[in-house]
Amino acid sequence: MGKKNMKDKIKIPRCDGISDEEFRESILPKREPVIITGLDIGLCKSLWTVDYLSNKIGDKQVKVHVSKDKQMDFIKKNFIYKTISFRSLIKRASEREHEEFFLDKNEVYYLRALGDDPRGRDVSDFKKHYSGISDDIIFPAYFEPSQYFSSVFRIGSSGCQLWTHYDIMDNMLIQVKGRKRVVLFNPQDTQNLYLNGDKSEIIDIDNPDYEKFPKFKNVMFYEGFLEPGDVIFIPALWMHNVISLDFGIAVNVFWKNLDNSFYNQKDPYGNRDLVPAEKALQSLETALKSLKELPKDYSDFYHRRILSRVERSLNEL
Ligand SMILES: O=C(O)CCC(=O)C(=O)O
Repeated sequence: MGKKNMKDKIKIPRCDGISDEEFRESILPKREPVIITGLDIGLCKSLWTVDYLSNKIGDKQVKVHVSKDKQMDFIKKNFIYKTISFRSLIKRASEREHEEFFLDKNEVYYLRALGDDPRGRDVSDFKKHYSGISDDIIFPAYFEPSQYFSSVFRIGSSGCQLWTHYDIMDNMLIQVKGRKRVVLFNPQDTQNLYLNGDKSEIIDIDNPDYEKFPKFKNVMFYEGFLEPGDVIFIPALWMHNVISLDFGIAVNVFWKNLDNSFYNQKDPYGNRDLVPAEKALQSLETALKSLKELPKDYSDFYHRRILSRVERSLNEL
């Protein structure tokens, strides 16, 4: 009992060809994930082969994650960043064993495309930064153009697993090539996910260390499998963990679902907490630092007082 294969799971629903109206009226207000099948995502599904992409955008330089470990860990940083040509990236990401490598002949690669600013301050915009192939893909038109924030080209080796994290915007992830397993966690499970910033400390979600992370036993997995051409709606704040079952190519689009004033205007990734939340978290850090000045038994008491105050506020929501 309590083993990974005994874990309760909810299957993320798969819905065929949802119209714009249906999405806005019946899916968006529920704030729950849905896999949408049968959408016209453009010619990318057939065009985007390794050869085609090499010919079109092969010379572009991209900054990629390279790791010996398929389970990438952003907190412990078990990967390095390397800048290579797009041609090398897709060649290496699509093969199991490499003649040329940085760390190991079986290393894995992951691209999360950035803007053109080398310091990473530019918002990622697929249609602008990959203009040579921008007409190949059609983004679902479920949101108003004014809600658009960014679109991110994502390429990963087979087996590559991306750490569990949340984003603060609604997300449509368009899976173009390869299959993926996605596991999502309801925002109401946040206390059981051992967050460190916007990421969970639990890397191996299927074989977690329950002694270290006992509350993870209470977490419900929302699980889905993406096939090429599928689009998954990941609502803001739903933590997600993604495993590429094959060499994969995807583009995801972030959309603002709240008034613009909530978002930090200097956030190129779309993962800075909302302005009032960031302020609250900073105040909490100051409060916790202040408690460090107390003897341990007093500090313990005031930590608990703060917890009960937070619990009361949560119950009042
Ligand atoms: O599919 C992937 O590679 C990761 C997707 C993801 O984390 C996202 O869209 O926020």
